Amino acid sequence: MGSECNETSEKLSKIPKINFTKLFINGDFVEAVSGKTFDTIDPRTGEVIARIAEGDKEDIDLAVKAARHAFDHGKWPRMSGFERGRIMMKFADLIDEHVDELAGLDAIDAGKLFIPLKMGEIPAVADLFRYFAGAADKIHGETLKMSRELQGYTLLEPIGVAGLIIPWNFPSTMFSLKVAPALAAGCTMVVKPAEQTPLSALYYAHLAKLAGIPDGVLNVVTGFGHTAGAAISSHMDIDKVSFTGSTEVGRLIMQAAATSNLKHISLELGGKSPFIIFDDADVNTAVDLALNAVFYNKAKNNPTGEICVAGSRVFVQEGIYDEFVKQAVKRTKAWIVGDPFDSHVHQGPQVDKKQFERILYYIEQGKKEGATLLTGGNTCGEKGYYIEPTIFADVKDDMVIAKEEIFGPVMSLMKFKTVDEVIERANNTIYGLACGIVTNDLNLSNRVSRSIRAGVIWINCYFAFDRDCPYGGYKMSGFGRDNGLHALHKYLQVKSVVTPIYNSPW
Ligand code: TXE
Repeated sequence: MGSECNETSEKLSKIPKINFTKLFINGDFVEAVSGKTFDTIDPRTGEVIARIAEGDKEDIDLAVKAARHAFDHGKWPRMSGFERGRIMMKFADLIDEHVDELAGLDAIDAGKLFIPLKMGEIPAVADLFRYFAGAADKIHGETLKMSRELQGYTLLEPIGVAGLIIPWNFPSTMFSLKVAPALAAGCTMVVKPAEQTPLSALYYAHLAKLAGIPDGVLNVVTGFGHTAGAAISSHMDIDKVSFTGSTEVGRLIMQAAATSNLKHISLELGGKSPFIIFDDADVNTAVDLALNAVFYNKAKNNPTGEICVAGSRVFVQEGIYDEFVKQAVKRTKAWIVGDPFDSHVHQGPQVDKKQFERILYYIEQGKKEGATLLTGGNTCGEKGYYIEPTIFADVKDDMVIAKEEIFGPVMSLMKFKTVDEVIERANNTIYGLACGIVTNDLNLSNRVSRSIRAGVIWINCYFAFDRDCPYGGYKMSGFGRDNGLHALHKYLQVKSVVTPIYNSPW
């Protein structure tokens, strides 16, 4: 049994009504072919929120058929980019109008904090659709003066039917990161949300229809990974899969693509990102940034350490190490863990029992391997999946908690002496998603930025996401980028068109 969860008095009454529980195929909400359903669970209590249609291979086939038809014969890829953008703008406006419902659905389904969802994440989703709406009519190729006798140009064409497999940690953001650029490019798609968090994706599908996105363009099939997800990655009529999730499943998707139709893939996978604090940093600021980097960030709504870019390996230079530890522990002890609908709460529950148990396993591993537990380490409350924010010190590079992604509120603290030492240790990982650097020395931050093998470097900040700034992995954190125009290009392919020129003067 764990310690008490913090209770505060101010509960928000924003628990939404669940209107959509069926698959969304070809513009209609339909039962699964098998008639089966699965339960989606409220992580605050472990109780069932709703029964959701359980899509499987047959349902994926139907969704792909609809998407294929919409791509091969429908309006969406053929209309002007400007017109696609106009419809996407309307979709974005509808998202803003339904912010309470969408925030409520993600809060109850994923255990994310309601207020940051309403004030931050969902409005950012609407803006991401606007960003890519603005890009839809600016998709240009190049002109090529090839030789005296030949000239050409390139066309950027939509890649076709996209399979978009998303995880549960940011159900709305992940949906938008994949769907918005795919729509702007003129693709049609089948989205499979995570089985833990199917509710908001179905709501977005409803809004997409209201916005005027034609039937068959956006299909949502809820269900499990090894059935519905696997049917997407091995489908012969899907042209591209974009996936965010575990490295293990990323590998399966790559294999399935290789043994089916060699579809294009992009993968955004696990991480074990270093967060490096140098002696010259202001300790107060460094503690703030480090705690946010792994546990929580109210503004950006990352309440539980469930984020791929979490700065979970915190390297602190020896001169400020002791002071850093003192302040970090003091502030972590003041954390409020509790109901995500409560506006005073800093950290909600983990998404489900599996993640909850996985994190507890890692905490036990840390203790067994001899790391020093400075604070946390327990569950809290009698029900639900709440875990105290936890800090381990004296973590060695070869300990399991320093190597494997925990995906929970667990910080591993490591002391270092020199710049070269920390660069080598920070790079000593199979992953390469992100890195945080805290220093006032400009040259030092530039030097370390160039030395770390990761897709994004945050200097004196963390989680500084922006729709214009690409992010994605190096090494086993995957390949391909979300956000920015790089993301649009994942859903486009290049066609070269060449013509001869007779009697050209030069
Ligand atoms: O991930 P999965 P899980 C990491 C994190 C976490 C661990 C396990 O470390 O603790 O992964 O989480 C679908 N074919 N990340 O088990 O299984 C699945 O249905 C096709 C990091 O939830 O990878 C869901 O929609 N699809 C991460 C999605 O993949 C399959 C976010 C993610 O689930 C499939 C989440 C299959 N065979 C977890 N098996 C990040 N990079 O942000 C599952 N899926």
